[in-house]
Amino acid sequence: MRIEAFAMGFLLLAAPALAQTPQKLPLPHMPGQQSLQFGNANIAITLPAPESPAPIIVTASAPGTRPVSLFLEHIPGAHEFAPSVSLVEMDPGNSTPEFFISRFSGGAHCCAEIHILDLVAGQWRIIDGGSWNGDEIIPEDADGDGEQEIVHGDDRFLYRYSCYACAAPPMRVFKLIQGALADVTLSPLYRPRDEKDLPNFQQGCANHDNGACASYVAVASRLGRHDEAWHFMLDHYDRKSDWGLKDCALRDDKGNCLADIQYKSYPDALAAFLQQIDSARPGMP
Ligand SMILES: [Ca+2]
Ligand SMILES: [Ca+2]
Repeated sequence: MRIEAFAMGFLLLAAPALAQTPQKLPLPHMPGQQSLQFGNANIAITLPAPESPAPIIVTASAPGTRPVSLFLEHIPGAHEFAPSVSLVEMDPGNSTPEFFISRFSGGAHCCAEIHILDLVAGQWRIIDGGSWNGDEIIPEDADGDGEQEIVHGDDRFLYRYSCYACAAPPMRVFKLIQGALADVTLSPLYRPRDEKDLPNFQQGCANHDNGACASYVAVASRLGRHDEAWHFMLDHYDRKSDWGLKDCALRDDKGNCLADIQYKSYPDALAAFLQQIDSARPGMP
């Protein structure tokens, strides 16, 4: 009996931890609606008929608040991807869970489009989380505080100095703070992850992959080891590659470049790029 009581206690203690991982919610059959209740928060997901021009609707509500609805485009007859809707806990500033919607736009390498339904100061808000490389984003608890963060490769590094599949980009961490996604990558909480990634980037750089050298210098710099990494990069970068030596300082509305930049060397280009991304913090993806 004593053993059973102990086991029961353990299960009760373990139960809250389950809420700390995102829970993917089932979608209704098309066409249809499904409503799910989690604590004091409710989510209703409506999928239109395939041939209908009506949008996909995701509505969050809670007692005493005005519901909010996210409308996602649905093109009749087109091949499109269903959204993935997850119950998450990203915002400690309320007593409700949040709803995380990730939808693949299609295309070779792009993009997971993110929205978060979050109750901020008693009002439901739709947070436009932007577009991320890959087909789906699922938040995770990166620092063990019970709230989930978005941990993702820094898309600004992709294709910058080497091919897409070559170098892995450094990670970036975003926290949901008062209805906005804030870049918290530089927090000491995430140093262990950077320290774990660093040898891989250094190895790639030793193999003359300029993309890996960029990741190596960026991560080493935020670990306080910039000079050492910069010298290593100077000894190992691929001098023959001209990938990433052209940039643009200013573009018009249509994306045409109004001011070309031509760097003399990879180290010049890398120094400018690292300065650029540093001054962009905190930022959105
Ligand atoms: Ca919450
Ligand atoms: Ca966390």
